[in-house]
Amino acid sequence: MSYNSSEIELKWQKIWADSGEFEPKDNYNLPKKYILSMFPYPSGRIHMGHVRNYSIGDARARYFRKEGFNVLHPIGFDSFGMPAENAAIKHKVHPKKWTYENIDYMVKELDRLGFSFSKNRMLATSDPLYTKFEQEFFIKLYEHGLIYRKSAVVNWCENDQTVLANEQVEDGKCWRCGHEVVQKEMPGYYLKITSYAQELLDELKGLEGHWPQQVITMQENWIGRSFGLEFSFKFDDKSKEVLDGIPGFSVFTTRPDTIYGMSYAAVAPEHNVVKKLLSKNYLDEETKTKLKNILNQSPRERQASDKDGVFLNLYVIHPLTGKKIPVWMANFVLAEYGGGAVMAVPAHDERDYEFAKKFNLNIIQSIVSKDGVANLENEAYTQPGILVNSDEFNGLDNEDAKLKIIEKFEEKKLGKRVVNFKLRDWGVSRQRYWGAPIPMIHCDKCGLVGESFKNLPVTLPDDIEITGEGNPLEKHPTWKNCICPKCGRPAVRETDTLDTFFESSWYFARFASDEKTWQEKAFDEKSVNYWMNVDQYIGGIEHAILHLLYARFFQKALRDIGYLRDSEPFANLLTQGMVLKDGAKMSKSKGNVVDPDDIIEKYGADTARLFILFAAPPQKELEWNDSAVEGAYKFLNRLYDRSENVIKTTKIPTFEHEKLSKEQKYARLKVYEALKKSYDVYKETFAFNTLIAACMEALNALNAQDSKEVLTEGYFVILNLLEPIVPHLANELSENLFKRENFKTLKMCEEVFAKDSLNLAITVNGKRRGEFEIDINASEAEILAAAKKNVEKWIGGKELVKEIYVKEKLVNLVVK
Ligand code: ANZ
Ligand code: ZN
Repeated sequence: MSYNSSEIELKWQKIWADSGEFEPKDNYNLPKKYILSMFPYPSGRIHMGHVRNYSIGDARARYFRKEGFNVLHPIGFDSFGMPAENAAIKHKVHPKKWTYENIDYMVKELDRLGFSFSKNRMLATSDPLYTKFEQEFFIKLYEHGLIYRKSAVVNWCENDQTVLANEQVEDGKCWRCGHEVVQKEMPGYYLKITSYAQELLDELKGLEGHWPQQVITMQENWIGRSFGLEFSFKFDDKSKEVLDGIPGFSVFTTRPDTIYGMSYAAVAPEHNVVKKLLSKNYLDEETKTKLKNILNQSPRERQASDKDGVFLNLYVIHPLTGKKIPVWMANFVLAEYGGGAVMAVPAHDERDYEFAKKFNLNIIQSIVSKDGVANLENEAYTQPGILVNSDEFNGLDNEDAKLKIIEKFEEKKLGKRVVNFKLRDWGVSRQRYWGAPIPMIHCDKCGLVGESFKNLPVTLPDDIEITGEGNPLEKHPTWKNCICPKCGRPAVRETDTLDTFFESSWYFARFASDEKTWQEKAFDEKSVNYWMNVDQYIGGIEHAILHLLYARFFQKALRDIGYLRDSEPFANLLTQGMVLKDGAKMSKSKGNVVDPDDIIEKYGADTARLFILFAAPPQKELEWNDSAVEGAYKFLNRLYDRSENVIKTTKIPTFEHEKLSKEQKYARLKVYEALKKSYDVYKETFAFNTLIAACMEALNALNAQDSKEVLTEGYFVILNLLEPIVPHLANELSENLFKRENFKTLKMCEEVFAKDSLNLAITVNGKRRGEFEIDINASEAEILAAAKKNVEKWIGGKELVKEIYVKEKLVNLVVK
């Protein structure tokens, strides 16, 4: 017979829904825990990755509630974005309808899993109320200069008439229509994340030990701080003439120590020097074709292709030696970094080396290793070393030379030390329908103006036609017509919508705000300051850079315009591993998906939760295993069956531990070992798998002894420990046996760990000669006597000059 999981689970789900017991309390004097799992995209169904994510968070939330904390554990939906528009194209269903129907269904699925979410704070980011405050931030950030509009190069599909994200370009073609993607310069709105580069980097230090090191490292690399020298090349006279007087161009190098090894300079294909040459019709057809091909590649594709470029028939002057240096256009030079040009040192830089080899350019060595060798036959020498061919700097260690050479540039006013970041401003304009409208207005007279706050939210029109071509808002007959809030004349609305990462950058702070204030303001100061920051954030590693970096930035930007207090949103982060089946990530295309609904129907939600927390530590990948699911179900049945022998009581039995039998003592030891483990697991390590294993062992040991009282005590402890993991069954059993109210923080029972014997080592003249076990109550004389007997063959016949007992450790004997 197996227990009736669905009856028990539905019963408790109803009790929880009716009681509202998972809502956070307004008492801000209580100690708090804010537990947040990354909110889902409403794709239609909950998948196993979600089950894992929310099972981890829920176990934490339920545990801290039991411990007496005021817990905030909210849920919502990241509900703007492209899949809704794709569904509209494919199934002719309105994106709004598709989205909200999916949300309804997924809420039911989450309920059926028994997660203890604070439902009063549920939201979807496509809700007009959410949009309203998002647009308010947008306008304020714009007014503070943290959002600006500029023209920049983006991926553009001519056929679909829309911008594509880098991820939507496959082999240079549009992922949807297959049309060739071109790089096009277009206006758009940008968030000034670069203003926060140093702070974003510095504050990663404080997250060490609280965030996975991998995520911290990825963010450090993405922000990409580097220190070096910036200087300007001057063109020789002839080149200057060709370029209508452009005097030169600026470069950035992290290796000023290699400056005497420079043999050419290179500019990006987008560089204004190239543009000038083009406009003067100075480039031949072959060069123009080459240029066009490179320009059509994304920066990523260029990095992946072979080095390529052309000599531009221009020369600059080496700033220290005065020599003429040829200038090339090269595909490996990025337009948007370090001035879009480089001083090339093929002897000491891999990319410069490859390029020089291909085009037969000079390779000038300026650094050798400490023992004088550096073979440049097959590759660049990129190790540390000593300067050669470098005039007054010869013989210097290259690290020292970096600073010395920067100083020389600064003295002669030729250049200066700078810090550069890889991080680029965040472009948030999308030419799509299902997103938050950017609340800006183009007025012929006033220019770009923010919509007035009283008109927010600017909502999407429902009557649109979604074909996948062009921006439906742009094509709408009337939507974009509006009144300029400044001068009152007819004006035109911005038709771009926001990148959906904008929404996920502040939802956690909205959750922290008392929902009773949601209508009036973005954030209620008192409640947000109480709940923020998030004590534990849980989600996938795939967000390491995008969401987790944007959110950190957004928090700081909202702080600086007066909305929030804290600088960092997430105090602790856990990145959970993927759920795999047959070694591959579960996905529709691979056909290896296990639907949580099926598992619930067959075994119940508790089994699904137990399996998913038992199968692997949360940080690791989890391989789906049908027989292990079966095993989890069997364990819950065993737990259920054992309850028959448990005494129904609200007074948990106590014991004189000493007087129990060996089996009883062992069972109690196992029970309290599990309790001890639970402290670490729930507060620190998340190693639920070890806790569950400890509970299983304890249940076995309880089965192997014969006292109903010992069983009752142990059972009570185990139910408590498992309640955050299998809440339905645990609450059901606890109600039947212990009247649920008794279900409180547990007391540790230290005496079960007391040993009844000691294990002592024996040394003779400092050498370890044996060890023995003796009753814990033995006297010192008894211990010494036993020790001497034990090592008789080492002391036999010799004079014993010293005997020392080091308490609970060893006996030390000295003989002559
Ligand atoms: C000369 C040199 C010699 C360099 C050498 C390196 C090694 P990070 O650390 O990424 O900041 N660089 C500068 N601007 C560039 C651009 N727009 N596109 C491509 N490369 C660029 O790297 C800075 C180094 O990357 C700079 O130092 C420059 O090459 C190159 F032995 O200058 B280096
Ligand atoms: Zn106006």
